[in-house]
Amino acid sequence: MQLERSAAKANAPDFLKQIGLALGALQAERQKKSIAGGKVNGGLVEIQKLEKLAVVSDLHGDSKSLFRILSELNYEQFLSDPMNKLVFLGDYVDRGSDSMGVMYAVCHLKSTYPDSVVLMRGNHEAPAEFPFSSHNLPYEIEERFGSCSKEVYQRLLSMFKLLTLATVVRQKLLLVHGGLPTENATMESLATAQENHIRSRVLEELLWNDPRQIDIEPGWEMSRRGLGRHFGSGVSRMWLQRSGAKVIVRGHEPCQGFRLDHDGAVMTLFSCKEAYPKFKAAYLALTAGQLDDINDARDLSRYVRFPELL
Ligand SMILES: [Mn+2]
Repeated sequence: MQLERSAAKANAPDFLKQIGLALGALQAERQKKSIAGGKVNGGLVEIQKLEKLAVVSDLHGDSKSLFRILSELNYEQFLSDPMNKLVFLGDYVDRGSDSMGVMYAVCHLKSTYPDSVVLMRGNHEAPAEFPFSSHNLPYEIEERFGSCSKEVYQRLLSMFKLLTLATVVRQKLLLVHGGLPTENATMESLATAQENHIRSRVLEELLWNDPRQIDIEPGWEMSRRGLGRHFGSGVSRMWLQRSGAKVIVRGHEPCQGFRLDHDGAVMTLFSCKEAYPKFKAAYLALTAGQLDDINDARDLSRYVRFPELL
């Protein structure tokens, strides 16, 4: 695949250019407040009209899984129709061996097909104020680019601020990286979570939360991750009602491709293998017609695909 070769041989100026183009596309859709078939409100994207949908979850520097999935999707044809949507759930970097290859590819996809690609933010793309571990991205950049590495990293950090925080697809799916905020918050607070991240917990919870069985009030408990919380099914139900969606789709936890929680309200999806050899990679691919028949995560699980990794 040409994209795979370009990602492998890109030098620091190529990278800076590619990140800049993606940043420009992200800025443009926020200013325009629209994407083909939908609306863009800060960090919140709402897609009403579409033809086909594909969702790719955590990649964690596993470019092999990414390129395999792109090839199975026949991505150039898929993305050339602005009504087809490819949504990434974030966590592009760290843990695996080729964070830069993954970043180069997703930036290229966003700048080449801005109306077809939604790049969401994971906790590994969090603001510098959040101390999270296993962040090997800066070292990988330094190894690859030496003296230019600081500039590349800073440019990436400024692009991360513009990544999408929550996506609603056709009153069916609510997509986030980690989970939903446990305290009373509005849809609008999801849109402005980056700007308010110092005084509000919303960004932290979107990026770090995990669904768990919690039956007692207030429906959440502390997370062992040190950031974010565990949220119970009451929180899921509240956000499904608030967004009008039927299923929450999120990544953030390795699993056997996918996992269901909260009685079919939540699907966890995971798309990489390299750093998690005991788990499976998967992605979602379905048409708008199939999406319209979905009422819970069990229905949605029919459209989980497992890439054939070599
Ligand atoms: Mn994560």
